[in-house]
Amino acid sequence: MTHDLTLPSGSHTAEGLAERALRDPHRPRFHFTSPGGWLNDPNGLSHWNGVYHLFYQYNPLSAAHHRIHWGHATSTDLVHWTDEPVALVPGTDGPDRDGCWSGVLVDDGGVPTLVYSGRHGEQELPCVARGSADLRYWTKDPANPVITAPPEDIDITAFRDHCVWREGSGENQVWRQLVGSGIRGAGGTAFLYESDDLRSWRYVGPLLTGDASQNRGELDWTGTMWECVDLFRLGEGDEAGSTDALVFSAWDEGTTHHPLYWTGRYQGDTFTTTALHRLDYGERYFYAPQSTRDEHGRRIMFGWLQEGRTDEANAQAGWCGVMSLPRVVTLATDGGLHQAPVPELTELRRERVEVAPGRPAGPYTRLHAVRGDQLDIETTLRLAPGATARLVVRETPDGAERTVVEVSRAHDGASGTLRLHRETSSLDPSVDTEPRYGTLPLDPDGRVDLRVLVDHSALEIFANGRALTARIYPTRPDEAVGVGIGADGDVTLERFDAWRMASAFTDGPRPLWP
Ligand code: DQQ
Repeated sequence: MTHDLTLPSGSHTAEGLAERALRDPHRPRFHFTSPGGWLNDPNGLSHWNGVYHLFYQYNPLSAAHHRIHWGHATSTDLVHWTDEPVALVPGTDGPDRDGCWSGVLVDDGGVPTLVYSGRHGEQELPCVARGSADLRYWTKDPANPVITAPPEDIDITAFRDHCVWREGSGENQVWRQLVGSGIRGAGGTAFLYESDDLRSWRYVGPLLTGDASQNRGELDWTGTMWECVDLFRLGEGDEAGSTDALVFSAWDEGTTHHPLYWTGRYQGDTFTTTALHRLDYGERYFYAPQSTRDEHGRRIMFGWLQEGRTDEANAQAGWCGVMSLPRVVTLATDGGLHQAPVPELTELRRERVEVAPGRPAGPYTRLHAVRGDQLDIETTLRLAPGATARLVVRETPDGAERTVVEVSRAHDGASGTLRLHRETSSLDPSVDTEPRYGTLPLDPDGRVDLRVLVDHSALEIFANGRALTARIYPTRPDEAVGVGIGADGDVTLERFDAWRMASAFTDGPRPLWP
């Protein structure tokens, strides 16, 4: 299949966005996408009276990041989503005239309340909106912006995005808020504020500041600004048995780099770090994540899968931006975060294909029984020192286009690598085909639990709890449905199951303004 690059005049207008989006073979079918137009960060994530609410950065007018609204969708199972009325629209004037940027939802004594960044000109400032009981209709606070300027006397790189929580007990309860920022000449930071009513905020100070002079250009560079800071505790108790995580997305001069997190301890007005980690090896393909603790006590996280094709291709497609599958985040045994898709997603599994356990036959075997562009593949492998296993997806019959997921174990046996080769994922020279990789934690037995979810252009990989998310755009999408496995060295296939995944959305266009 090739894209029709000639479009009738007017096709870049809002007209027909949802219809065009539907025809795009690269559009995922079981990941959440906007009805059409542009989608970026997850916002206001919450589980409210049994209903999951996913708000998101949305431009219903074009597939471009401009005058951002808050889209809204609900779900009772984290699998099927219902579009709800657009929650926030930029004002005709006022602090959010140029966009309602990222933020969160909190429960203010039973009143659903959004805290978001209003954009006016080049400046973003904190704003508040209160919701109806069903979270469908939102009224902006006349006092917006509720913080009228960034902290005085600090030369900042930017100031936006919010993490808000209630802290303390009885009379001493207080709202606390982090606003993502950066201190010029120092590094990214999260400014801490305090409030009694979500309206009037007292500046406390920087909770933690990174050092932008360290590791510039590396995959764990902390950037000059921290976008979408998210602070949460995993595990129970104050000290032993629990860890705090401070998640942020490293940004610099308009470039979205990658999501990172510090583990450590939040106490008083500071965050004492233990270690810095990469959150997703796909870098900007899992950006601006936000999480919430659901009513079952699980930490659920979503991130934004950016596009890897050109702005022009996005405009022609009529849509862009994918929401990740919801992930359950838990504490890994090595002190980092373990990520896995929510178990609810198995509801979409259809025909199962099982491959007999054993040793993968040589460098490559095409699995003719497994085919598709909507797949969930779950496998357990055992790697001897020096061995590499490969899982190939979205392969054309001639092998000209193929995407390779690779797990390998170092010769000394101690460490491993998870790698995604996208170099041959598409013959289209205009799409991003850079490889991605990161460390794979391995026990001495060399066991790798690998899960690969393929949803047209969206790919989510989980290997021993580490995530790697990316996008791929084969030029012959209808033919790029092949799957295969291969190995170099001593690899045992202990289990291999694959399922076709049903679509989570119906076939018709979804209204841009539900
Ligand atoms: N996206 C939002 C910002 C945030 C960035 C604007 C992260 O609030 O910093 O759409 O992708």
